[in-house]
Amino acid sequence: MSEHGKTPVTVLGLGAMGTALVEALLTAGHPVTVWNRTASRTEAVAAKGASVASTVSEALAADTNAIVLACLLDYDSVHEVLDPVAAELAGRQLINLTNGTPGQAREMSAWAEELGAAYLDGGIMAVPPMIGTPAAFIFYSGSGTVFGRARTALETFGGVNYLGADPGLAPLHDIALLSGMYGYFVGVIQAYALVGSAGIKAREFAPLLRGWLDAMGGFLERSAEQIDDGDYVTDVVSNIEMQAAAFPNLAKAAADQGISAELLTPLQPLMDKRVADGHGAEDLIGVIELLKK
Ligand code: FVH
Repeated sequence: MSEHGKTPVTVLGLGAMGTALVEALLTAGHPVTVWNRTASRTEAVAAKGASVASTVSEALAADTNAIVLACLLDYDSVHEVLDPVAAELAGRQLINLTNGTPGQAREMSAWAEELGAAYLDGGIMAVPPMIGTPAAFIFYSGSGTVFGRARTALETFGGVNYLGADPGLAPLHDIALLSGMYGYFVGVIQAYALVGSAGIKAREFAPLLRGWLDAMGGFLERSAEQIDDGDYVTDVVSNIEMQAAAFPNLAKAAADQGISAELLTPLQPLMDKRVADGHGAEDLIGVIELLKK
């Protein structure tokens, strides 16, 4: 941090998310240098006070005390950008907010460490317009030293949640939440498609869907207790044997309405196997046991 309590940051990548991050940093008065492969995308943040570098090397050299923050499409593009300047990363602090897997984060952390750079990974739980608002939060894991030094700057993006030294933990949490989100959207898409096939407007159905999903969300914590205890005995009246018998109706009704059920059908064989394995009286959540390879 500088004497004015501001942290210089060099941002590599000015896509939708990189631009939002830079705008948040600039609004809070942190000095920012930017580089982007397509130079024209730097113009908007340059007008707001960012210094623009025309090469990655120039961006790194602009302030050797600056934290280096990458927000690029994927880990391959991060390597494409950083590999040619690997020697210039010695002694630097690198934060990578690019979406990836825990394995990719650990590999990149080891790579950075070998170069003499400290590495912090991050998983952004926000879309660009949420950045800089209380609705955004970002998981971090990896170097606690980098997190500590960057914290004030990182807090301009939204809430921070540092998960520990293992760089894989941030993307693990990120991907777990995204898995929950995509599962949710699978159901939402299917529900709208089904009622839509009968001419019911999605807008009209939305309040019913919202109410139902909110009610079902109430089971989240109970499910967590069952998973942690490894005890799936049901304390409600919806055991998996009953559900496995009714579940084919979801696919059948969809087919009758001319709608594909391909988003849902992978669950059926797992439900059937739990029943066949003798867990018919237990909760659906016990299916989790079949996901462990
Ligand atoms: N946008 C979102 O809603 C999500 C929210 C959660 C986090 N994700 C992840 O954030 C990373 C960046 O996403 P983005 O929204 O900024 O993505 P784009 O607008 O598509 O910008 C991509 C930037 O990456 C640059 N780039 C791509 N390939 C290369 C390459 N081979 N070499 C150098 N740069 C590359 C691209 O440059 P350009 O096309 O402008 O020249 C953009 O700067 C991402 O991991 C999301 O999953 C966002």
